[in-house]
Amino acid sequence: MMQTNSLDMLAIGGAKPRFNEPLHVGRPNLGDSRRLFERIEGILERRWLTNDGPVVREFEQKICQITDVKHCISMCNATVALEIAIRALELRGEVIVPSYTFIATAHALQWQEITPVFADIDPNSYHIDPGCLDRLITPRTTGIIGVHTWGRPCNTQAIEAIAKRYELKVMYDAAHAFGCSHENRMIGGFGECEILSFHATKFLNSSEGGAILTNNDELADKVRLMRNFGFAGYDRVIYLGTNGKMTEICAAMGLTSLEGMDQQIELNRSNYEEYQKHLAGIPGISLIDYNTSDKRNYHYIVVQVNDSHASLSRDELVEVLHAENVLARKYFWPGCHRMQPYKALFPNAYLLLPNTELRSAQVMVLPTGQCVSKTDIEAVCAIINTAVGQAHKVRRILGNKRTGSQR
Ligand code: T4K
Repeated sequence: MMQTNSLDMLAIGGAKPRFNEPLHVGRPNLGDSRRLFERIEGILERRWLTNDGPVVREFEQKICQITDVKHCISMCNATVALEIAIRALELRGEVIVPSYTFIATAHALQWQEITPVFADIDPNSYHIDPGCLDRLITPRTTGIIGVHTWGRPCNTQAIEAIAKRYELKVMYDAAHAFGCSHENRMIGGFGECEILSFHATKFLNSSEGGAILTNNDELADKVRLMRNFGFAGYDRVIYLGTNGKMTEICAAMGLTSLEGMDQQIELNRSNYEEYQKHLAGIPGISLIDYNTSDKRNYHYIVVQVNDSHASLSRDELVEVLHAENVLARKYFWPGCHRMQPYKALFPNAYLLLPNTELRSAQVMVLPTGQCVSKTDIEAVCAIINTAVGQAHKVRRILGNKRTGSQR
């Protein structure tokens, strides 16, 4: 491993930051720009910019082929896709979701005055713990939203068995999971429907974008209508709807990204393996693993910091990394239940969410993708190695910084 073993070589010890420019988590991965410009020229020539244009249709078709799902209804983003799917499924009252997710999963419910009931996660999988579902179900419960966090599929079988018993609808937030499979079936076809995100920071990006995937014809028709204000033809509105449409330019970006999908997975996988190699053996630092018998997109480098073995907390390590211009992120901290409006609505929710509390304080996500080289990865790992190797001194420096005293 690259040597950064003296504390004086760390920025918190007074050295120049290791990176001159910020190394972000979530830098967009881009496809071939010439292909994108060609597509954009075609869009301009046709003067068809949005509302179910030919590029959107081609994008939807390709997503259907890859996921082996009957319908892909593209959307302007995954948050609106979640909102539309929730409404189309007629969820109301209370819906169970993990608190360990991006805030959009909960907001999509609360936005429609449906109460998100936060379920705890299994501390090993980071997914909704099916064992806690029974006690969260009340006469007002209408559904469960599982989240395939980090592209690793949640326990669909157990969730769906419980849902069946209580006659609840199940849908999945698959924002992280495009290109991933579960027991040899592509993510996209589980539950009543699944939601993808094509946000700039996602594995496959259309700059902004999302989609509802479903094998249910009736649901597909309904969400198509809802995406376009409920219009069923000129001057004929037959449903409540909103504007959830993906633009042609976003679809062009998505199609261009799709052409580079296999190479992107390969790059992500090799970056992941590079991190695995350099983080191995650092006390208290573990990288989440990806099951190699199923397809994974390896888009997230998720590190769990065990304070009692590393002698540094996740927050302290993030502070060390930020000083070096490595902008590690604390996804998903502090958990939806500790953000507004849920914090005010359910101030005691944390009592039922011990694993969410634990893991959200331990996890950090590191940079990967096209903008991160193998040398960068080695350097990031060397910083972590040095910090953990000199944990007590690091802790003292950070403590002094906080209180304003000298080393
Ligand atoms: N469900 C789940 C489980 C999700 O994770 C998400 C989104 C959703 C639903 C909703 O999907 P969308 O409605 O967004 O389609 C980000 C993303 O905004 C969000 O899409 C994502 N999850 C979440 C995990 O992360 P922020 O606030 O951290 O993003 P932002 O914009 O600060 O970007 C992160 C970093 O990426 C920046 O510091 C720099 C870099 N970046 C970002 C953008 C947008 C770039 O280099 N270029 C860019 O264009 O939430």
